[in-house]
Formats: sequence, structure tokens, C-alpha cells
Amino acid sequence: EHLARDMREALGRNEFYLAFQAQVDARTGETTGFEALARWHHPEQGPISPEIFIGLAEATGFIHELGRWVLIEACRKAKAWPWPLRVAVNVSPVQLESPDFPLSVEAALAESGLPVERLEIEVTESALLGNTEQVVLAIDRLKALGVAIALDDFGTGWSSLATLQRFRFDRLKIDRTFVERMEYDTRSLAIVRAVLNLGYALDVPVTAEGVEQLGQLVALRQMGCTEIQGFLLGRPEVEATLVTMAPWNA
Ligand code: G
Ligand code: G
Ligand code: MN
Ligand code: NA
Repeated sequence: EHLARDMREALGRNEFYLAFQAQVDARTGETTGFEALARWHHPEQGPISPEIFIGLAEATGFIHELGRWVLIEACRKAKAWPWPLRVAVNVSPVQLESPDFPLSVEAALAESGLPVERLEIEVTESALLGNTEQVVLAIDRLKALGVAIALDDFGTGWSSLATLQRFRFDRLKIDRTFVERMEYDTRSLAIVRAVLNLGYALDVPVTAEGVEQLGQLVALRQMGCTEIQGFLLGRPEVEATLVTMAPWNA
């Protein structure tokens, strides 16, 4: 495929853009921030799935350039949002391995003027699995800057507990595969409850991803989940859209 070649041209041609999905306080129903999600509209092929182009960008090394663009674009957009809405940016393991990564975060903050406390970086367990010196340094450097670090897709990696032991995360995000099944699968429900308890014990807020059903929302609130994200509250949209009415008040 020529997709790898097209991708290198795509940034300059403004074919990439960000979509923003609301993250909502489970207790109050207020929007606390948005997750930035990269999108690519290919001129001939239309929308390309992020699963495909992120993987391709990682394989070709283009992820560094794309990742820098995502960071600066997300920070610029967030700068225009009402205080204190934050933006959460996904970061690939490949980016974390680069010694320049913390610098690109600092540059994005400086260029956009976004206060550091309004930026969150989402990392996956796979990024921390190697626990390489470079990744440890990067995380410590970001934390020292005051950037919040969320552990994304929690529960789907291989070293969850060791990762929690080593790093002081600012947030855990329960993977949507658990949320998806929690209403009809007692083991999934037990896992969700255990992760919420773990967050409580570690004093780390927990966000549930992929919330699509009102029943999931009600159960998550009852179990003390901190924040909710999912199609029930809002889909990723080009214009960051505040969730104005919590469905449980509707
Ligand atoms: O938006 P969607 O759910 O289709 O995203 C699919 C995957 O792509 C998710 O795992 C998401 O984290 C990842 N993704 C989306 N945007 C970015 C990005 O800007 N950087 C990285 N590294 N991953 C992203
Ligand atoms: O890996 P990560 O958690 O960053 O993936 C985020 C992806 O999840 C986004 O691409 C987004 O489109 C998708 N997503 C967000 N909310 C929901 C949801 O309620 N259901 C499903 N199926 N996907 C969702
Ligand atoms: Mn994410
Ligand atoms: Na996830």
C-alpha cells in the first residue's frame, strides 16, 4: 500500500484532525475535560481507522511527527476552552521511548500557552511493560513538569499491578471491554468493582471508558466510579461539546 507514503504528506495537507470526547464527573454530571482522538481523512479512501494509521505511523517512525502535531493541536484547542477543562492526549509507547518526548510536551505547552494542570497524557500498560530506563525517565520528567499521567486501557496489559506499584498515576481508565460486559457477565462486573476498589485504595481516580448503556452508568456511579466516558454521554466530535444534561437527570 501507498498509505505510509500518503501519511507523510497528509500532515502538510491538513488531512489530519482531532475529535474530542467528553469525560464527565460521575457524581455531578459535569464535563471535566475531553480526550483528543486523532482522525485522518484520506483524499481518495476517506476516513482511515486510527487503529490502522497509528499502527502504521508507529511502524514507520512517523508517529513522532504525528504525535508532536497531536500534542500542539490538542493544547491549542484546549487553551480556548473554559477553565478548568482539561485535555487528555494519547501517547504511543514508541513516542515515550524517544528521549525528545518530554521536550515536545514542554514545547506544546509553551507554544499554546495551556497551563500544565490542564494537560493529561494517556499511556498504555504496554508502554511501561519494558520499564526501560528511557520510559521511566520520561514519565518522571512529565510528572515533575506537573503533567498528569493516566493509565489507559487498564486491565488489558500484562503487568498491571507492577505498573501501579512503580508509577504514581493520576488516573486509571478501565478498559471498555470490561464495561461492555458488566451488565450481563458477573466476572466482568467483579473486575470493574475490583478496579474501582483498587483506585480507591491507591487514592487514584478511576474513569470508566466505553459507557453506552444507562444501566452501566447507574452501576458505575453506585460503585463510586470517578468519571465516565462513552457514547452514552457523547461521541468524539470535532467541536469539543460540553455534556449539558446528565442522562440521570433527564
Ligand atoms: O478513536 P478510536 O477509538 O477509533 O481510536 C482507536 C485507537 O487509536 C485507540 O486505542 C486510541 O487510543 C488510539 N488513538 C487515537 N488517537 C490517537 C493519538 O493521537 N495518538 C495515539 N498514540 N493513539 C491514538
Ligand atoms: O484506547 P483508547 O481508550 O484511547 O480508545 C478510545 C477509543 O474508544 C476512541 O477511538 C473512541 O472512538 C472509542 N470509544 C469511546 N467511547 C466509546 C463507546 O462508548 N463505545 C465504543 N465502542 N467505543 C468508544
Ligand atoms: Mn485513550
Ligand atoms: Na482504552
